[in-house]
Amino acid sequence: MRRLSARALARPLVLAAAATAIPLGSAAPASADSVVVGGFPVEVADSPWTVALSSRDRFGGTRAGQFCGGVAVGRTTVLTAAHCLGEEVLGSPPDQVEDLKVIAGRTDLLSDEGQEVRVSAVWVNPAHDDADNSGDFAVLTLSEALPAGSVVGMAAEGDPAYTPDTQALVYGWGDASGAGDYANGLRAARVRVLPDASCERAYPGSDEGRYLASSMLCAGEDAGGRDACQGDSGGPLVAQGRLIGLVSWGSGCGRPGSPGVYTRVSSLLQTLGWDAPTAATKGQREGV
Ligand code: 4AZ
Repeated sequence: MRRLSARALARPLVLAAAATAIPLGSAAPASADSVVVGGFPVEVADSPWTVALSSRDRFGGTRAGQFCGGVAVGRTTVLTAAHCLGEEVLGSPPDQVEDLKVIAGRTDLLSDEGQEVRVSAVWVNPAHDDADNSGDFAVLTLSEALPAGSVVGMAAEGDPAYTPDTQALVYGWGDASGAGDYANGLRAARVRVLPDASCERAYPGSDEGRYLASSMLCAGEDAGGRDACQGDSGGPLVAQGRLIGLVSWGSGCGRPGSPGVYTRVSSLLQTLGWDAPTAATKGQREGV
């Protein structure tokens, strides 16, 4: 539910959990929201490009201030969702959030492993459309480089990783049940890239958003049960070892017929002019 999603995270997590108990007024049965989103625990060492976005000032220190996911695509460059950095979530423009950080190398948010790196610049896609959810991506520049090897490659247009039925993994510290059970440990769920026609059928356009094949992809399982959820936004969807999506939106979590919707990475590469990088811009992005 987009309206309860990142917006809910702008409130203390305990309130976000209470909010999910409110009947959602959707066509799906209310019980579907309690379907477990079907993830399993993973070690961040196995997907070191998966990072957490944090602001303890805004979200409290219990889970290291985690409020969204992100993905390292360069040693000083992290992609996340534009809606994670909206004023409704952060309470102020992102460049005024003094303690905005990326946490890398930490499986368990209750531990102090890995590193916390300050965000030195934030670029939010100015074309992000809150009504249909298109263009939901942002680029964070880090003040220090992440370790070599903690970067994932991005799948360009035409990459076979986008082919419907491809198995993919989505990673995050978000809600593990659809009922406000925010995970302390990193989890992943196995989902299938769905054909655009199925995504369009699922989301022909409502006040939650509209599926646009040019800039989105959707993934899930016919039976539901495996999905991203609140708090996973901005995090990676990876297939065949390459980044294909960023967690963006969907109706509820793990509901049959309501797959998760992701920002299509091939489309953001085109918008950013990263699809045919020159040696110079490629070097900048990789922090080399
Ligand atoms: C969110 O608001 C959110 N089930 C992320 C993913 C999905 C729904 C909501 C997809 O962060």
